[in-house]
Amino acid sequence: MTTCILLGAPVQEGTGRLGCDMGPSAFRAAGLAGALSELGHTVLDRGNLAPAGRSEIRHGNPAIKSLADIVAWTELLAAATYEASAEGMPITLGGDHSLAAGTLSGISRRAAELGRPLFVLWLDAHPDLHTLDSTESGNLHGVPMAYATGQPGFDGIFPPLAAPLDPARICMMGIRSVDPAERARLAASDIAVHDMRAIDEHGVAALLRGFIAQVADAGGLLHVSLDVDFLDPDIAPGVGTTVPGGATFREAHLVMEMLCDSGLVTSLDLVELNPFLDERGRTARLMVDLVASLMGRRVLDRPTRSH
Ligand code: B3U
Ligand code: MN
Ligand code: MN
Repeated sequence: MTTCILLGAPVQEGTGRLGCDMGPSAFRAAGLAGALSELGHTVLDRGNLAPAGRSEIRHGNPAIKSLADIVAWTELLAAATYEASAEGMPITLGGDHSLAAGTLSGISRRAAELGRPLFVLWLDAHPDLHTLDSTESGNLHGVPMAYATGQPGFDGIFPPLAAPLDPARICMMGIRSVDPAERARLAASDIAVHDMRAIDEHGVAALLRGFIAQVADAGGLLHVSLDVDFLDPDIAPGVGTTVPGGATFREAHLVMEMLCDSGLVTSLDLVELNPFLDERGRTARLMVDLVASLMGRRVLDRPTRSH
């Protein structure tokens, strides 16, 4: 059984819309802690984090919004997830996806200290691979992957990474909204990108199986970053950027069930839930159910058979 450490990160300055700051509360109201403890896990809810003083940080790209806030959150979450990962499995409750700059920084530091390779499964409609120079919206939830993989332009602004992620250890699934600068960066990188077309053609199981085998063979740690907009907006309306054609209810649960069987997941981000845009808690409840699938809820108490 796992010790799950809940870290509330009510950051919304990385998005263009307000409401994500209510995400941690909505996860709690939807019964996240109860679902985990019912499965036999220990739950330590550390409450919500709050970054201290923030002096302005200037950058040459005038589009950028709330840079000092996001840098402060990155520092805070890097420390919090690093510490929590010594005790158990950090589950960071967002908050927008800019928080992954902090969680990936903290977890990669832990992995480097343990001498274990860190793998990342990025479940999202977007690759979030903008640099500070390339972002046009200026919303910093679009940059965490570029920061964590050591793309240029973050030095001296964001905290230095103990260990940048190896792109060959990143798998993205559900991708269906990519800006030109991100497209060029993906084309030049070793990141495995499974867009929705790949999911339609091959199914999530075949695609995920390969990645899980790669993590297992390398004896790696596996961080999962789950953006609500990975899911189709018809089943998950509580998110700021709805992109049609996302993962279905069963595709999402199957991903979680296969990850559970793998026993490899060591940390998790739950991001971009916007309770203000949700319908009576529906998206929050679905996210909690997905976490339950990841952490052991199953239909039958015996292995799934293929024949
Ligand atoms: N790539 C766009 C849109 C976006 C990224 N992440 C979300 N939306 N949720 C941008 O603004 O960088
Ligand atoms: Mn995202
Ligand atoms: Mn997204």
